[in-house]
Amino acid sequence: MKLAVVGATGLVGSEILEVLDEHNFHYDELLLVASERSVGKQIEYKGKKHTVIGLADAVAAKPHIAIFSAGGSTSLEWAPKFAEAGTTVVDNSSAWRMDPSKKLVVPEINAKELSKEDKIIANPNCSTIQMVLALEPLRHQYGIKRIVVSTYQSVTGTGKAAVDQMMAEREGEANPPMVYPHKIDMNVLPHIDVFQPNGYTKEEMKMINETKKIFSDNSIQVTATTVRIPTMGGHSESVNVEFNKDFDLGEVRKLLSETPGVIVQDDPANFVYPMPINAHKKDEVFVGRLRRDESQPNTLNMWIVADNLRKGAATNAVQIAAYLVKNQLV
Ligand code: 2RA
Repeated sequence: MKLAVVGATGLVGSEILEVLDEHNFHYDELLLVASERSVGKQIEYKGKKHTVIGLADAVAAKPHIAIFSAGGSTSLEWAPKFAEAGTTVVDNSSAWRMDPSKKLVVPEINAKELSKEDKIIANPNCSTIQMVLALEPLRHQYGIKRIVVSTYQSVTGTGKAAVDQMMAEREGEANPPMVYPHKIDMNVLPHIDVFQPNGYTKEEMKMINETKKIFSDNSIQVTATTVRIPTMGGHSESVNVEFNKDFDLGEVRKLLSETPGVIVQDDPANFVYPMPINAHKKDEVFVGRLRRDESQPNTLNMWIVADNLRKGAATNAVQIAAYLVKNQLV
């Protein structure tokens, strides 16, 4: 089993390496791959020094699986070359997500759809993954009519440079490097990714379109407002979901607490609810503030938090890779 991690030097890349280790992912050979800038760099991993190699060398090495976290344009150019060489690509970028010929996979929901023929598999957007995972058991039980989601997203979702901007502002540096169009520390930006002609941002449209694709249901109505906040550790989401039929709050709690990968933290009397500070470095999705929307029937309010670099990116990708190996699809 030859495994490549493409984009190994980035924030998500290093999280992938951590998750592979924590999950005891078996491989015989590990290739750490990055852009020309990082080729030749030494990375110490699990007590061994690895030399970073370039994309062309990685394709020539014909790994069984390549987990990509190198951005959309690298993925558009290189994922097909890996696929052509027989490698199965698990891609973290948005490049292939809405391509009708590619599967968009959250393993707990739809890994069963994967086959040996899937050579490029898309990992959904971080804010979508945590929401759909928490909604999945409720969708089965009650059917979903409409979702209204507002997000509170960590700067780690933008990458290392954004973390640097926030920390530099916090430390009072005179000219902090600007990744966002505005100050992020002590601020909130109702703006993630680029604005679209319809007034939504690309991040909002990802949540809308990816949810329908993962659930294979275009009839579900979704609307989203995505917001960047000066935090690290995870993305938080306020989700208002209208079901096709009425629900019992006790049953909702039970269903969620029985869902693999989901942890219910819902004890407001003792100030217990999900927070990014607690989700940091955890693979699970945390759900709380479960309550009826009293303004209309069949509608639930919930608060969903997960480490966007974990279940929102690295963990989900590693779980897809593990599923492929376990089911002999590579
Ligand atoms: C963000 N969703 O948080 C992005 C990362 N993929 O900006």
